[in-house]
Amino acid sequence: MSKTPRILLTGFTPFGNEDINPSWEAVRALDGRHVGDHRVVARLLPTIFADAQRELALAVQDIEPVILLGVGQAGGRSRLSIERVAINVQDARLPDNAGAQPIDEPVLSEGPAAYFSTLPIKAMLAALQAQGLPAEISNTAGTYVCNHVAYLMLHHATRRQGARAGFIHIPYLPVQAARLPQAPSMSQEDVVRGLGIALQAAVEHRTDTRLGAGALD
Ligand code: PCA
Repeated sequence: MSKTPRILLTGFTPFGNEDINPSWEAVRALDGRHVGDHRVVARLLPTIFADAQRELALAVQDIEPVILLGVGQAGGRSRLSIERVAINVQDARLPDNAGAQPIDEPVLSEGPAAYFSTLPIKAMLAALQAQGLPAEISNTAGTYVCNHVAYLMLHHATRRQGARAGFIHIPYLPVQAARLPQAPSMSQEDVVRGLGIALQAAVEHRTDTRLGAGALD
């Protein structure tokens, strides 16, 4: 009997001035959830370049996922933000949680300049919109720890037969935005529902839907 295919779903520890990270709050709520015939395994990654890389590699070895989806906080974004691309750069605007602040260093010195998401980003977008959730395609995951992990997830996926990977940035939770002027937020309930919908679309669509969602800036 073949074993249940697994989805590795990661969230991050808090960083900067925050004492929670909405990505982990949402991701942990989905641990053990079944999506089609797949099972979600949630893991917490530190917001530390080096440690996240090491812990991700261990998680991939341990879980042998067929889908890898990283989730991270993007304070200031107002929608579930499905990343199209991860680039081979670390350029940290603030030190990570271990004090490291790489500037213009590659994630992997021998790696390609970028990896495109191998999850069906447009099908995920369409599914989220159909369920009434604000979502968008993003053409940059930044140059901090989230981009780093997104790049490494895609790198792992290229080395595992049939594996696919991608990344979603999420807004602040209301409790975080309440302390900040003008910051958009999304409820935990909507984020959890949205991630479930996005994963369902990823399981159902091996090839992406053709849907315009480009940007002029
Ligand atoms: N967001 C950061 C790193 C951890 C997180 O949740 C980022 O966007 O890089």
